[in-house]
Parts: sequence; C-alpha cells; structure tokens
Amino acid sequence: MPAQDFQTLVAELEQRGWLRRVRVEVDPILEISEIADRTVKSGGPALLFERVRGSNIPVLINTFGTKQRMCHALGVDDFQQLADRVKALIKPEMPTTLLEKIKKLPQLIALGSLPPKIVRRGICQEIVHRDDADLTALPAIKCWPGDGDLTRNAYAHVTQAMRSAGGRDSDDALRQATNTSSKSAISVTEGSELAREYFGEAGFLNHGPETTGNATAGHPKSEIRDFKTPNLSELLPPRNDGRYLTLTNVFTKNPHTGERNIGMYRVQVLGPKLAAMHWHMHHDGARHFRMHRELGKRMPVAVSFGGPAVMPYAATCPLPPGIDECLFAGFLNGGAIELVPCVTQPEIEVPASAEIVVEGYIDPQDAPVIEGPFGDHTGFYSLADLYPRLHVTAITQRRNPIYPTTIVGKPPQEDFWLGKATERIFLPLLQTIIPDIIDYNLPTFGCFHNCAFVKIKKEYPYQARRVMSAIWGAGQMCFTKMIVVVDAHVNVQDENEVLFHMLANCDPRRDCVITDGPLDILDHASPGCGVGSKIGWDATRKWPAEGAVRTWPDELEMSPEIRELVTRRWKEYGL
Ligand SMILES: Cc1cc2nc3c(=O)[nH]c(=O)nc-3n(C[C@H](O)[C@H](O)[C@H](O)COP(=O)(O)O)c2cc1C
Ligand SMILES: [Mn+2]
Repeated sequence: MPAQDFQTLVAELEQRGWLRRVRVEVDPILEISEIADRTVKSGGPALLFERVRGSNIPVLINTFGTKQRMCHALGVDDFQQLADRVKALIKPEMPTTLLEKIKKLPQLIALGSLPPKIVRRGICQEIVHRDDADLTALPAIKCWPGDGDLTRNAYAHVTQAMRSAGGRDSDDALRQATNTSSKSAISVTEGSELAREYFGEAGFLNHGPETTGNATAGHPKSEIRDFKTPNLSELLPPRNDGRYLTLTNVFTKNPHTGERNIGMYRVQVLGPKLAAMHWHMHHDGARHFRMHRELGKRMPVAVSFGGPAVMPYAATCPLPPGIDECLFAGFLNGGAIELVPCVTQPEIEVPASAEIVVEGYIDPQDAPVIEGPFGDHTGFYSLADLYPRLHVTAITQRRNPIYPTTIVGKPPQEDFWLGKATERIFLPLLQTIIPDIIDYNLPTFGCFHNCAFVKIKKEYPYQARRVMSAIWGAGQMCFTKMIVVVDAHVNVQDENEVLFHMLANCDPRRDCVITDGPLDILDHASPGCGVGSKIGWDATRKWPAEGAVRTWPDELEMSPEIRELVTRRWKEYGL
C-alpha cells in the first residue's frame, strides 16, 4: 500500500537510498530551484532541505522525479499494473456462477472502500493558526528569476495597470494610454477570462456596451459584475516577490451538487493572508468559481500539502468534471482517503494526514488580482494576468510539518513523471472512447500538450483523421497542438522512429489537418489566450481512397530467417 502520509513516504524513500537530506542553510529564492533542476535532470534523489532561510519548515522537492519514485508513491512497480487495474474496473463482467461471484468479491469490496471517509480528527489540525495565520511563514520558493517581476512578461493590460498605478490618477492614466494608442491596444484575445471581463468589451475601455470590432464579437457580456471603472491600483498585489505554492492540492466544491474537485493549481503568495489562485479557465476549480459567481456566493477553498502519497498525483489526473479526484485517489491508494472538515471552511474536507492546510475563501465580488509572471512547464514564463484572490482564514498543520513543493520549467522536470503516469494509467480509458489507439506517447519535448504520437491499426481510409478528431474531443487531450498518427508496426515510444515515418510518409498538403479550437492557456504562440490552431499529421501508409496517392512502396525490412541466421552466426564473423 502506498504511504499514508508524507513523512512515512520520506522515511521509505530514505530507507531505499532515494532521498538525500541537505543540512546546510539554503535560500528558498532560486537556490532550491537550481539545485532541484540539476538533480531532476540527472535522475537524482528526492531532496529534503532541513534548513531553509526565513522559515522553520523543511522543504521536500523532487519527490516524484524518477519513474521509480513515481511508481513507489503509487504503490506499484510499474504504471502498467495500475493500467491493468483500470482496465479491469471498466470491464466489470457480471459474475454469473456462485464461484465467480465469490472470486469477484474482493474486487467489489475494494470498490466499495473507494469513497473518501470523513473523520473527526486529523493530524493536519494538530496546530491551528487563525488570526496568526501567515502564508509568508511557509517556505514558498521562487523558481525562476523573472517570477513575479511585473516589469517583464506581463499582458498589456497588466503593464498599463502598473504604469497608471505609478502615475497620478490611475484611471486617468489608463484612459489616456488607450485613447492615444489604438483601442485594440488591449485586445480581448489577451489574457484570462477575468481579464477579458475587466478589460475587454465590458466597458472599461469604452464605458458602454459598444464593442471594439471583431475581436470582441461573440464574447458574452458578464451579467454578474457591475462594471464600474475599476480602480487599477486595487488590482495590484500588495506584495509580490515571486514566491509560489506549487505542489498543491486545491479543494473546491460544486455549490449546486456538493461534488468535490481537487486540482494542482499554483498559488502565489501575496501577503500573510492573501494569495492568487491560478486555475486555468478550462479546469474544474475555475468552473466551480464561475458557479459561485453566478450564485453570488463566497467560495470556500482549501489548499493542502502532503497527505497520502497518491494525493499530488491524483490532483493532476485529467478526470472528467464531476468525478471526485478523492475517489480515484482511493482507488490508487487501495483504500479510502481519510478526510477531515476544515476548521474555518467546514464545507470543505481535506486529507487528515496532510502536512499543512491553507484554508480560505474567494469572494466572487472581489476585484481580481495581478498574478504572475511564473516560469512554467512550457519552458517560458506565463504572463502576469488577472486571477481570483484567495483570502486566508486559517493555516493548520501537523506538529513538525514538512513542506512539499516542486518546480516546473524546461523538461524534463518532476512533473514529467506525474504526466507519464497519466499517459500509462489512462490509456485503457482513452481506448474506451477511441478503440483504434494501440499505444501513444507524449514526448518529453512536447511538454504534454504540444505533441502526441499515436499508433493505430489502420482498417479504413481516413481513419487517422477520425482518431485525431476524437483526441481533440477527449478531455484535456483536446489541447494537443500536434498529433502524429502512425501505423501499427511503428514503435511510438521511439521518437526518432515516429519522426522518420512522419517525414517519409506525409505530403503536407494532402496529409496534414489544421483545425481551430481551445488550447492550453500556457501556449504563448497561439493567437489568443487558450484558443488557436492544432495540426495533425497522418503518417500512416496512404490508401488509394485518400487523395492523390501513387503506388506506395513497401518499407524495408530484412527477412526474419536471415536476421535469425546472422544473430546465430554473429560470433563466427569475428566482428
Ligand atoms: C506541477 C504542476 C503544476 C500545475 N499547475 C497548474 C496551475 O497553476 N493551474 C492550472 O490550472 N493547472 C495546473 N496544472 C495542471 C492541472 O493540475 C491538471 O490539468 C489537472 O488535471 C486539473 O484538474 P481539474 O481538471 O480537476 O481542474 C499543473 C500540473 C502540474 C503537474
Ligand atoms: Mn477534476
């Protein structure tokens, strides 16, 4: 069974020689990040920094930074074991005979124990800080030099807000700036949905429902906010030294149904009791936020660190909306996850064995706050933008907690293994919607959303195109910027082999599909934030029905008898 809390996990890793303690003092500003980056890129151990400047809490990083440690945290030797269990789950053949029923029993019992169990007490609440809760006491790290630096890597509206706040009258300054340059200086294709509502057609620029041409057409006006000209200085974070909580489990609930969601969303520390919540508009936390806003209700939120070893991974799982990550965590854990109600946000429950929990709320009536920039998965900074404010009402912790964190950046990073686990474990689920897929590979350089290599057994013309469309319609796979589909004999885990077939087998005009749709909001090259185009390469052998196709040559392959003979005689050749 996987470890039931992070200190047990640390002990297990240490026992196996997979964790090193660093006893000299280190700086949470950039130093830990550089050490972690070098360590993960060389396949090194998990690191526990015992003395971190400015905090008395040790920092754990690179916990999941190798396949071995990722598997260990999930209680398996190989991801395939979990993929097999998923497969067995989705094919629940009904037992018919009594003997079969008895055989099936352990599986059914296991299933029954999956829902989280609400308990009354948890070590995560051994110490409760309410009035004295202070986010800045956590050893939040600064990952990259430009993190939080608003003079660079900020959307135009943020830059203007900055400038104007530095000027005499902030609103006047922005009005001037937008009057002198063109009105599209702040384009609605910039930034988050919140930013669009604040700065787009919503009247900030124009003080009316008037739109500024094509760019705003079709974007619904918010019916919730009364768009008075916002005071720009209210959008500025009171404090911003580029420090983020990264290995988070963000707990929210659907206000209509009470369904729970857990996502891993970065949280920027902006003061003792203020943070910014960076959930992407496509993710479930943001969906819950919009629901609360529609209802005009405060949104309770909790951010936990640690807990059962499977929790951080579960929070990154691309489960469909409405499916509780805690249920899946229970499945991975091989037993129910114990949850305890928060002290100040009792509607939200958190893992009883968590190291640290930040409790708080988001008020949808609040002005958003400028969040970012942040050195991201993509290998680039994600631009500073507007995100909801998280007000901290309590920080609870166990008596001697450790603080787990991670960095993201140019691959490979620790999150590569979180993603690889998903790639393997979710293959059987993907195959239920797209049975054509034999195997796939999200290569390191594609940072997950940029590239998928997919192998199919081609049985009819244009099948590869159907598979691409299906992938672009499948949950978070919809963000895939490039899909390459190859035939069954190609090893998709060998990236050179895929590129070889893509280049050899494609006529770009005939075999590429370019389509528009939602993209990962972190994609900086797309023309809009979260919207743009995607390309699919049909690298399969072409059939006559697939356009102008000449006689297709066979691919070179030595006959098996000769290969066998040469293998057998290899020593004789004296080579
Ligand atoms: C290390 C790491 C950091 C992440 N940071 C964010 C983030 O800041 N914001 C976000 O929306 N998604 C982030 N993600 C991706 C989400 O956690 C992931 O897409 C998850 O499936 C979202 O869950 P949801 O569908 O329940 O919203 C991160 C993933 C990892 C592995
Ligand atoms: Mn979810």
